[in-house]
Amino acid sequence: MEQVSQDNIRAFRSAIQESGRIAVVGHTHPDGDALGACTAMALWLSAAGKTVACVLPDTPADNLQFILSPDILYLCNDADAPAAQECIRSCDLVIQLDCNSFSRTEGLEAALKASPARKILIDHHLNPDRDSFDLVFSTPEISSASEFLYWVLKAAGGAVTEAIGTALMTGMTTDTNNFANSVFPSTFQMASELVALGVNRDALLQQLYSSYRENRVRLMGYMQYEGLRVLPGGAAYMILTKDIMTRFDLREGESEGLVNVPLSIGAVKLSVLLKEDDGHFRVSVRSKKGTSAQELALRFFHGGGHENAAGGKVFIGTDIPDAGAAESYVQNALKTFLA
Ligand SMILES: [Mn+2]
Repeated sequence: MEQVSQDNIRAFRSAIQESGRIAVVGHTHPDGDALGACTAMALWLSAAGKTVACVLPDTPADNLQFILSPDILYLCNDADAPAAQECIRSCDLVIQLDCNSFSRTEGLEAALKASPARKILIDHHLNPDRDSFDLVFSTPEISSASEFLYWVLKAAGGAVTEAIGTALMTGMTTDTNNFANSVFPSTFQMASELVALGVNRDALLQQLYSSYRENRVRLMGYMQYEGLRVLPGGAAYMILTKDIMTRFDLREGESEGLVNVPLSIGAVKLSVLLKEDDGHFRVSVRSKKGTSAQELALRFFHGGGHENAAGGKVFIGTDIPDAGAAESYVQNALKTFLA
């Protein structure tokens, strides 16, 4: 794995050797990759005798809770801010995974900035904030933070156990949409090695893709039938309002994957999903090769991410006067972008 240099691995090993209390940090609304990578990192550090906690900005969604390890302490800033903040204040090493800057941790950003701890970043998003970290493993030429961590841990030595492998396989699988995008030769190699190690992919796929509630399937159908708008020029969008989420009793994480559906239309090259939240809409953008989801998110949604998978926000009160104006905002953004 060319992204893992001997110098970086030496620095990684000595930073861990010289640390006793380690905080493993993931991004806001942690997805499968963030949870898988954080869990794997914490299990590996725990096996190395370190005191470790995963510090997350938000409590993981119900449908991703299965990724969490009973052997690891998770401190979620939304549920227990004092404990989460204190952990970052008092640790001597921070390892941040699956996000390129402190700002992606929202409520933890100030504590991370103020913390005197040494800081390591392992990530696969564009434009990492290198100045904020002492050691950076970063490349967009990899499927996921979970895959990157796999190669780092292999190079660093120490066992990749079945539990660690399962967490990493989960993160890679969700970030690639089960091998549908951002897949590299190294990704198949990792998967092959982990299956040989004993990781049970059948059980994993069952958990990820065949364990939804009925409400979620009905919501997906409703949004495709009633909510989908397709614009000339190849852009599609959907707006998931609080009203719709209430009507379908939708829980956090249950609209995962919805933004990908319009890309199954041949004429659609860009898909946007707006999801209403308090004071803003959360925006997900997906695109086919040749169209940049990242650029759209940067220019119109205060966001970023990957070339074909990005995200951002539309703020109510500044970008738009009220929630009802979201539709004309996204229409304008798409028309301008594709013009
Ligand atoms: Mn990721």
